[in-house]
Amino acid sequence: MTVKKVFGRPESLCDVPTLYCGGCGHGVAHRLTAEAIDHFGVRSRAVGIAPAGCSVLLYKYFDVDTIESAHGRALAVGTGMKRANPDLFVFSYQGDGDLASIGMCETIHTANRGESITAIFINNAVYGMTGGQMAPTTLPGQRTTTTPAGRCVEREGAPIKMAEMMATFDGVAYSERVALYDPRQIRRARKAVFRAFEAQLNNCGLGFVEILAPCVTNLKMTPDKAQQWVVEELCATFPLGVYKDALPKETNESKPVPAAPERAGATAECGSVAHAD
Ligand SMILES: Cc1ncc(C[n+]2csc(CCOP(=O)(O)OP(=O)(O)O)c2C)c(N)n1
Ligand code: SF4
Ligand SMILES: [Mg+2]
Repeated sequence: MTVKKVFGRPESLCDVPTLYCGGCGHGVAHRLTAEAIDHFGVRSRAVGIAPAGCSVLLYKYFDVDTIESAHGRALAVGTGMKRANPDLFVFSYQGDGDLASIGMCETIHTANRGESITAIFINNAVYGMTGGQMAPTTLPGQRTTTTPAGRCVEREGAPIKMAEMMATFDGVAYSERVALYDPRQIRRARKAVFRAFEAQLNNCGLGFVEILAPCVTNLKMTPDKAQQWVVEELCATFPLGVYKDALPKETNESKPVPAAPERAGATAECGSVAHAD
């Protein structure tokens, strides 16, 4: 009998245990990113930009070149990497404390410049690594170690909606918010990550994917309760969906685009998106 392998570890993911808590979304988000790297055949020229946060050890998990950035600066580092080496495939991976708080300046200016980078953003509504402090994405009324009585909108402001905000920049080619709470949502998240890869491969500008995932440990919930919290609370404040897709229509997952160097002139197809070159 011939046994056909239908499921396995992506080549771009190392065969090592991660340090993530059971039920954390980082592992699934890593896998989806690695699947996209494999699918588009960019592993040999991929560079991952790691944040400060629970995913700081990204270099241990991805079998691609990686560079560590100072807290919040992943997209600034990615900009330098891509501009100096336009043939590289550059992806950043950041949490909400990193991308939307200390790194907000770098984030919005990278979006505004239309850098052709792929940005993976994990919104778990807290600073996970440092003990569950309030993030810009913490929900109104949510108790954290720095908002023990619950986030007060009058005092701390409202949650920042990154996917919506990123969609307003001419330099952003793709912006979508997805979640990981069931297999259907994971498949949608996979498609979104692939689309954000295509934005870079078509040299269209920034591809941005916001992934809602629970920080089970700081929520002090079991993984199943935490997923329920994502459905009932997190998705209510952060609606899922595509907020911008300015890629050429004929580009899709089933039709992989060739690597950027082979696509001279591809930028002319990219709708209203501004280009750094
Ligand atoms: C300049 C600087 N300030 C503060 C810190 C401490 N610090 C490390 S990770 C982090 C927040 C991480 O939260 P987030 O980006 O949401 O990632 P998560 O752990 O939730 O995935 C902070 C404040 C640091 N490393 N560097
Ligand atoms: S502390 Fe939270 S974000 Fe960090 S690994 Fe654990 S569940 Fe994930
Ligand atoms: Mg976080």
